[in-house]
Amino acid sequence: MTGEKEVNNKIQVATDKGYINPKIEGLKDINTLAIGETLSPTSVKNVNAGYNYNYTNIALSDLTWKSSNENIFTVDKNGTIKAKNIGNAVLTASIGEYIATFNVSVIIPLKSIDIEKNVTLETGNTYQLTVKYNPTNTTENTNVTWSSNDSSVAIVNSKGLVTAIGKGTATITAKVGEHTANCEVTVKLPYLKGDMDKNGEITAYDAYLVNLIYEDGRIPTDEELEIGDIDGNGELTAFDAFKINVAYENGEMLE
Ligand SMILES: [Ca+2]
Ligand SMILES: [Ca+2]
Repeated sequence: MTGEKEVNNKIQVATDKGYINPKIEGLKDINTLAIGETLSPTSVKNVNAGYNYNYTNIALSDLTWKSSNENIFTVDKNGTIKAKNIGNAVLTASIGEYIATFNVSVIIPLKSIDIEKNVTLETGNTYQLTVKYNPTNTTENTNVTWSSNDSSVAIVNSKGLVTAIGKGTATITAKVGEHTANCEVTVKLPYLKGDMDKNGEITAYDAYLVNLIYEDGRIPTDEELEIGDIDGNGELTAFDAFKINVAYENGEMLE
């Protein structure tokens, strides 16, 4: 940060009973504003214990307010600052030889972030998530921290690359500053020819399901046909069930 000075928000004022240290309220050591935003100090209060008289009643307009760079921010006679351009500058409030200083940082704040809402993957597959920043030209830190709420389903690396681990649903969270965005990742088992009930293995039950469709004369759905039509003749028949059963008995994976 440029233009930084030692911060001291107390002003010292000499009175006939010694020095008092009124404090300017409503401003921080570092005041962060968006372009166009204004900020006003609220009051000047004496913070010395045991002092309580007229000199403590200093108005904001009794102070002399200055901006170290009016391209960054301006200040009026009551200490109200207005952010003009991105950058850092110093606000001073003085009375006599005593000066209080405050740092002012003008930024483009990050309002929100967004990532893909839903992603469906098969186990072993990866997907690169992308953060969108609102606004895109924010001057705030855009570093992302990624996390998964269920690493048995999906994991995510420090660059937002998701890897599907096991069947289920996991929430992947991107965090930038105070902003977060979530993606629901649904992980399915990989497509397996002949696995009619999609439980990840070929069993006699898959053959039974093919036979059931065949014997009912029901038109199989496109998905059923794709999975169960082992001989590729465009229909589910007892022969497909037979081949599934053979695969099951031999411990084969049908591709
Ligand atoms: Ca099965
Ligand atoms: Ca067939």
